[in-house]
Amino acid sequence: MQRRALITGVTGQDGSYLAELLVSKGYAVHGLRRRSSTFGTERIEHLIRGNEPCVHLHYGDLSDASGLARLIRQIRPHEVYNLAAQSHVRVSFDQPAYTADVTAVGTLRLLEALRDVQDDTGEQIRFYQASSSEMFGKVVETPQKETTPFYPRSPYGVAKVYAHWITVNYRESYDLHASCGILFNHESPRRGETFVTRKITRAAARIKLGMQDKLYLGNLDAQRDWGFAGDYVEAMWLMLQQPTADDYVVAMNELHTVREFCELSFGRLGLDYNDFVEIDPRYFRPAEVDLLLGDATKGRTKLGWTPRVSFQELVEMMVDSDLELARRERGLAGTSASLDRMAA
Ligand code: NAP
Ligand code: F7E
Repeated sequence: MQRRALITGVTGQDGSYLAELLVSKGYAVHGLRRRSSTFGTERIEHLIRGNEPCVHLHYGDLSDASGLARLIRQIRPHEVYNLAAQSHVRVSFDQPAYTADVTAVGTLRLLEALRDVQDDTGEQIRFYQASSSEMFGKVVETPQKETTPFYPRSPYGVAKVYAHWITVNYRESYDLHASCGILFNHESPRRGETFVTRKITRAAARIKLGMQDKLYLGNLDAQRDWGFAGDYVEAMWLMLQQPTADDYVVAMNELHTVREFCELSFGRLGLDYNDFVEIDPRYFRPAEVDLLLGDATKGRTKLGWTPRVSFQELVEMMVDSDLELARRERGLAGTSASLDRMAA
């Protein structure tokens, strides 16, 4: 029988890679999308268009409990991946209550819907929760692993701690097959443009083509353990294929600074980041997470998970993709400028 999966956050970076992975494995893939005044489906266009779309989209929102419950009853998924969240750490300081409602309580709403359907039908629904290294925050040990205590430093981190523990609680209370992946930062050419990696690669490419002069950043000394999103979604799937549910750290176990990311990105284009990067205090956070370094030994051993893309390859992939994007944008600008001239 064809397995059915529901992905919340399917329009996001991870959602798009996970949808591709599940389609390639023969799943019937359903995705939750928010209503918006624009399409917002750029990352999954190739999966939703045509006579026989690979991914079926449904309107819904993690703030809407009855809508989620109805959807779970309608789809009767075998696997649910909860990737939806207000996922931006800096923004969570500006929208703490909204972040708590969606990122924390939204997870509870989804778990409640699963629990009800599982109780009624007797069919097990496997659940994945997108936990985050941001929960380790002001780290109490390095590297961080599954047993490291949490010390979140942002409303986002606090919301993810709630979502993590409520998932563990439902696993222990209601016999749900619910697993949490504690994922360290993972990036790609599909990364949102306001996260630091993509902000850097996008700006470097535009500067190279003369479309932008400067790049304004915050804390260049922050250290992160960056991997490739395409590799990390494989770990999500592997977690739900295990006989018992559990929690896993997913990371590269490599530390790099934001400054180093700048150096490599601009260097790829033959530029020196010192000539273009300026510090803008607006990008500093009220409380910072200085260092995150993950130990993924458990996931590598128990799941057999192995990342394929190195840090250097990730930077190059993102810079090259953004250079292509900038060239297309410049071409389009050129076309509209010449059309304007013709019309004048
Ligand atoms: P992302 O690109 O920001 O995607 C977030 C997704 O959530 C989008 O599809 C967004 O929809 C959706 N969403 C936001 N609010 C929603 C709501 N109220 N109801 C329903 N959907 C909503 O994030 P990502 O990088 O793919 O990350 C996926 C998940 O992993 C998130 O939960 C994130 O917190 C977590 N995580 C990410 C990382 C990382 O480094 N990327 C690390 C650890 C954990 P729109 O497209 O409509 O905005
Ligand atoms: O910041 C510093 C910033 O916003 C990384 C999310 O996916 O990963 C992500 O959260 C570092 C921070 O990611 C700018 O202060 C400097 O120290 O790319 P980021 P994040 O906060 O680590 C975790 C694991 C998640 O779960 C989240 O969902 O870079 N930084 N200058 C900057 N950051 C941004 N965004 N913009 C700057 O101009």
